[in-house]
Amino acid sequence: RLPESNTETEVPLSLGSAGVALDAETQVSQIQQALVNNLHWVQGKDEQFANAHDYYTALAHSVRNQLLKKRIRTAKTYAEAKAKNVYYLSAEFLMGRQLGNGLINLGMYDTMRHALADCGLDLDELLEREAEPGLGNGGLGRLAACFMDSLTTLNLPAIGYGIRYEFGIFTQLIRQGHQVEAPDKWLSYGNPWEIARPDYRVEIKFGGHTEVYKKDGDDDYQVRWIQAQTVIGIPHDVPVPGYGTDNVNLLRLWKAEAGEAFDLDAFNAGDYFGAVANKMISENITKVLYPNDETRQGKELRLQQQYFFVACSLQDIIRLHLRDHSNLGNLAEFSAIQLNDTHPAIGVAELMRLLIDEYSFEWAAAWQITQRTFGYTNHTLMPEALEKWSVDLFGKLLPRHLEIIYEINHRFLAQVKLRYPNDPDRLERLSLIEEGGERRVRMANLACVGSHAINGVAALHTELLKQEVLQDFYELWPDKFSNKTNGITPRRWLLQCNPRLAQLISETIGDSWITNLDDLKQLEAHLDDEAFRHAWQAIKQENKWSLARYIHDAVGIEVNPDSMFDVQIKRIHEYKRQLMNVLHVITLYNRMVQNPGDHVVPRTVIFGGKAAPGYAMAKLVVKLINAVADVVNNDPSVNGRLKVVFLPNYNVSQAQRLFPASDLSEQISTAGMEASGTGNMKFALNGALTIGTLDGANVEIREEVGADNFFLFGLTTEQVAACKAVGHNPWYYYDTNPELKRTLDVIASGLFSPGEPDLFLPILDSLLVDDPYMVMADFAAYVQCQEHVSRTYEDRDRWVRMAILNTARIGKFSADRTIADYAREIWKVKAVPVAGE
Ligand code: 6GP
Repeated sequence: RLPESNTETEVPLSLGSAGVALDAETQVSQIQQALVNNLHWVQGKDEQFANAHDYYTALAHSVRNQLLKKRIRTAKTYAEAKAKNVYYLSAEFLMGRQLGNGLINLGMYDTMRHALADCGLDLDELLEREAEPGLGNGGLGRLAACFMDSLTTLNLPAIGYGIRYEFGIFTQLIRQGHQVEAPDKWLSYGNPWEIARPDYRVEIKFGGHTEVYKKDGDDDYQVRWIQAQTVIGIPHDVPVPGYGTDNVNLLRLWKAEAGEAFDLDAFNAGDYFGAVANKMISENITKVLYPNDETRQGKELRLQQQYFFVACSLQDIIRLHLRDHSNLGNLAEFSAIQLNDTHPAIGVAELMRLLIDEYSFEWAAAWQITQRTFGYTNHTLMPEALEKWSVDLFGKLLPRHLEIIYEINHRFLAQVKLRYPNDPDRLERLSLIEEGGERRVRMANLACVGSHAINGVAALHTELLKQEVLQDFYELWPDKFSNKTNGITPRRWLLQCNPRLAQLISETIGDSWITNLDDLKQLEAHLDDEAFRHAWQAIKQENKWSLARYIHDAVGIEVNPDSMFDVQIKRIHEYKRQLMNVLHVITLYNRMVQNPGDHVVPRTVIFGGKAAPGYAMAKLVVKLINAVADVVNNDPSVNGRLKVVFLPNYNVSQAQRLFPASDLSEQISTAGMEASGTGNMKFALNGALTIGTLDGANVEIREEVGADNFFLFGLTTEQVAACKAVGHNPWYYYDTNPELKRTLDVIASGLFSPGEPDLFLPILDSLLVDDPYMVMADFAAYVQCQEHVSRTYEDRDRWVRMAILNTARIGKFSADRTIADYAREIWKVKAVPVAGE
């Protein structure tokens, strides 16, 4: 039922963009024409042999063509404007699937669905064919993706620079309740969204030594770096659309290739393996994403990855600058480089090296350019996440950079000494080099010294940075510090993932909320409209039915869509306290067993999240959740009133199904530990109520939605600190709280580990010996608060009103607001809109 193909692979569509809108029929026939052309001329198949994946790829190319058309105009516009650019350096970009997002942002979604249906194809099915690019671990990587969406939507010239990992975050399998990791072969069917740009290749050096030399005809000495190894970086460009704009920005991801792929001498000597060995060593650099969330990785390959992508990106930034300007003296006026945590912090030393060694700048001038160019965002308060590299390793891999870091440090500490003459401890704390034991380079200190702006990602987090983690830097340079509370893109996290709710909202208040999320406030005027509340609730119910079907297909568990969907989805980490959630589940279970006749509000408790493969305690929590699920879900006395689900392989695509179907959002980290959280915002945007502590952005979410519409419990940051200061005694809670005692005793009894009575001992030990995350201290308050949640849920009309208010008042947490703040206060960049066709 497709038309005949023609040789025009590019179809003159003007869908979703300004200009003359085509009538619906013409649009549909043009979409179909583009699809069949791509099927034939990109995939080389016709309808007889094409499979669903071929159709997906053909469709992806249709969308890509639209994006590239816009990209070409964007590149021209930016170059002509000589505008200041944002360069967002991030080791992770967790973009999620591109096709649906591309269609939404191009305004083509509904037309496409219709055009496909018209020739017997189901858009939803094709969307499911896309492999998710899992090039990130969690919060930090997903934030970078939301930022790219907002940067483009706001027409800000930007490039996101990162790594094209051949294997992204591992696929999580659950076997006998345990997490098992499998490689993520996301590229095995090709990637229609990227364009390799071998013409923009760059050379990167590693190892070797440095030497002093005299340039010809010059009296001054220069330093040069004689490398041991050269690696080539090939950029792969992914177009990043914005909503309702003709601008298209770029995500530029670097792939490592061998400088000299083939050693002819070795080959001729008969050493066939040796002939390609160098190729393998080089390509290893971008082979795999380190699966650690907020834990430092002291591995050499990780430092290689960091340096590789940063060095590639800086050369690219310089190439772009010199294309439009005569020299690098004004780099900072046209480039704002943001360091997404310390992973790219080596950029400070690399830019200094480029300016001094390659472009012959004096130190002072180079340093001024560097400081004015960089900004640094911190994303965690976890001490184990602060990156430090052994000086030995550093010097071996990057000898010239170590020299430069020593020089930066020398000059910096001299300055500090002037200001604090008799304070050696302060000097020691501020130094870029950690002494005592193995000497190590402190990347956070390098980032602070080399940047003009330092920011945290939520108000509380920024305060804690100033008071604790970065206190000495704050005292030195208070003006460098600011807060930029995180945000999320409403395009993916409402318009795309919850089309029913998005439509209801747009029918009620218009669709300006899509790019101006504060407009959701207008929903408050409809709170007393019963029909509106019913429609709202009916949509939540439909979404819950969809999720119930998905859960059944994924793990074979039948859940009751009328029960409360109580959801905790995020990386598994002790500070996030999935353990406290599962202890609550066990407590509910104990009650049902003890008092079978009691009235209960039915719940489905859903967990999702990956544990770092080397994080034994987190993996044991995964096992405990699954073990509890086994017992609870199969106990006839529970009678379906409580179900526990662990959904394997939590990722962006799965998140898009979960947020719209959730009633309760679990944001229960120990106060003072979660920098911000962004899942908390996605839940509230989709009308879920939060049970949470005063941590990260929860504090600001509660301020916005109102204390009455937020279930607060637990110790505050100050109380946690005070408690620890006097000596936290977990046994006290065990001895005085009979329900908590019973819950731990049931675990100890082996009920959840038949045949392996000691399996969960490490968890009990951790809780009772030092309880570093205050689970024992917060448990009673948590359980009590959950009772309040249940009672509230019984009054369904009240709950719906609270849900509507959460959505209505969440506008502050649009990534558009966050990015506008960065643009105005840190980057000083202006919008450069591409003129409509
Ligand atoms: C995360 C923080 O844990 C989370 O609270 C925050 O919302 C997110 O960053 C975005 O700012 N941190 C990381 O994922 C991380 O790897 C080094 O930090």
